Amino acid sequence: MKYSVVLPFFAVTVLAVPLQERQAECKVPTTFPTTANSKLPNPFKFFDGTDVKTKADFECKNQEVSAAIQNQELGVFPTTAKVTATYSGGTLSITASDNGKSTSFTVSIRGASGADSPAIIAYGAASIPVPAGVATIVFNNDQIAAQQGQNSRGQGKFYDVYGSGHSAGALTAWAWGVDRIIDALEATTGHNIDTKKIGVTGCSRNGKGAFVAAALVNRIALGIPQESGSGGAACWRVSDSEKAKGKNIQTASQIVGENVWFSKNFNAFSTKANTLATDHHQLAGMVAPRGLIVIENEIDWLGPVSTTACMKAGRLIYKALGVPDNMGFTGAGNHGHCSFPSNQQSDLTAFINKFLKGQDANTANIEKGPTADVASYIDWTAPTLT
Ligand code: MCU
Repeated sequence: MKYSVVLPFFAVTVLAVPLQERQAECKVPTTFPTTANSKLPNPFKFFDGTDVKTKADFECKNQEVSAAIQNQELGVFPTTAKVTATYSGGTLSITASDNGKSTSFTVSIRGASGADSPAIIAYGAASIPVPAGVATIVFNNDQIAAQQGQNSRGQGKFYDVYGSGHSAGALTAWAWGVDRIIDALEATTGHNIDTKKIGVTGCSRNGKGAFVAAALVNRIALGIPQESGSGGAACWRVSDSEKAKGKNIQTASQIVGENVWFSKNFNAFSTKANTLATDHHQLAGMVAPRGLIVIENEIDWLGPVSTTACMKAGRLIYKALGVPDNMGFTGAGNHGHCSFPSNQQSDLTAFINKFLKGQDANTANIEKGPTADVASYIDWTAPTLT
């Protein structure tokens, strides 16, 4: 008699376990595989070899992907900062503290459309047309972490809090800044921004930053990385294979010497990117199921075949989750770097309308880029996650 009462109650409780508690149950490893694999790693297998079968499994998979990519590429993304903020006349003033240290910075907010306005956080300045009705929040990311070549490692407001020897590269430090902007928006009133309708954009090096912010900051509703190329929408492994075919393409071995976008940890992988536990199709997977429109360009250095194959693989993750239309990529044709061509406008507009304005827009099957045979870079198939 006793069990006939207790068991049904238990069954209901298990089904209703909320997302945060389910994620708390994930076993996130602290060491990561470095087995050589020239194919893009299987996003549907845990590192211990077990299959990712359900959407809840995938949430756990994303936690281990995040841990691996922080460990091997990006450096640690701190999540314990506290923020105080004030808002006045288009300026949001932010003080972030952690470990007994603090730093302050401001961002400007323009173009809010009345209460509950969507907004796009723009690294440096927006290189995409931000439509009417969507505010622009200009984020001076260089203040948070410098990107002035090798000698600038560890400089900027992020490192004033966490120390110049912190493992985070600039991309991670900037994502931390984005996270603090959202904290500050939530702590203040008068700016008219709805923090559930926030996009993030940047172009080129700042496009890598926007992609990483969309991946690490799960309060971002729409990622809009523009011409991020290598280190963003490109997969390290595909870029290496393109380089071997003679293309003038940026690879891991070049990028670690050019600037401080990545953690020092990444140096160990620069000439053996095929031993990374993850690749950047999974950076897209970290954004899933949230909105992601990847804007590219057919400039050799950005690796158009690599970004196309990589983002096709990324869309397989969205498809497995049952939300293929929540991600698209556009970038056919060569044009001036970071200029925005009219042939990308309708794709961008559809994503902004759907994910920031809450409208019913058609974002289905947006896959525009050069010919790239994704099948030759993967040895797995995407399941339908239940
Ligand atoms: C595409 O982003 C970078 C690229 O990774 C660098 O190699 C190059 O020097 O600069 C590009 C950029 O940020 O252009 C503005």
